[in-house]
Amino acid sequence: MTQRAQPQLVPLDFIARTPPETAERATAFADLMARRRTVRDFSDRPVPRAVIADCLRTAASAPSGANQQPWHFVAIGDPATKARIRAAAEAEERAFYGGRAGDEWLTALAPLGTDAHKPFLETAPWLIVIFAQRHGVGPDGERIKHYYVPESVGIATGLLIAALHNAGLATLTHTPSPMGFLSDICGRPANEKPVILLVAGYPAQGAVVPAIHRKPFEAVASWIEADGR
Ligand code: IYR
Repeated sequence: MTQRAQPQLVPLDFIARTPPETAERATAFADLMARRRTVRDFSDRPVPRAVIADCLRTAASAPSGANQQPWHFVAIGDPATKARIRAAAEAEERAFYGGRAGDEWLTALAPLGTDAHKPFLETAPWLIVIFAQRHGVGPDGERIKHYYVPESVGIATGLLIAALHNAGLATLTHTPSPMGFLSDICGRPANEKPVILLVAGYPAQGAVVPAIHRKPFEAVASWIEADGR
């Protein structure tokens, strides 16, 4: 029989809030997050590394499949590395916008006004590359299966974006495709796949964003309640 670890249990550290406090916090957070917008026009105003580190602590607190925490974050503030990333990303984007994307995709992107030009990859103070660990590596180099990797990394990325926005920073979820070049530039091992390049910093003075709309709340949420409402 396989020897399995017994669960070790500790008391839950839970912050008990009153119902009014709960309601107020839920509203306040929804209102804060509703004002998050993806930004493509960044200022070069610096952001302390400690701020990024705290936001990464939030990301790393995410729940994950079998608590394997199958993520790694590389925060890049070095201008020379950012320049390399920009050059490699723009090369992929030129191929993408030059035809690889196909007509349907380019039509879907048209309202965003994006193109292959990615100056923000050098202007913004921080680029955060989010890596997904397709599998883990044990002490003797053995392969450890990871579970729910895309879901876990997606949750961690969501928390990271929320943390950065809550801190007062703007973000862009950028996904140059393919983005294997990020593994080389960041010096990450083959079991890790780069999934998102998150740009973080302050918006440029007078930054504008596309006039887009969120789906109406009724379209994104349904309710099944005992009183038949
Ligand atoms: N990676 C490209 C294209 C792009 C794709 C999607 I889906 C977007 O929501 C936005 C852009 C780029 O960054 O321009």
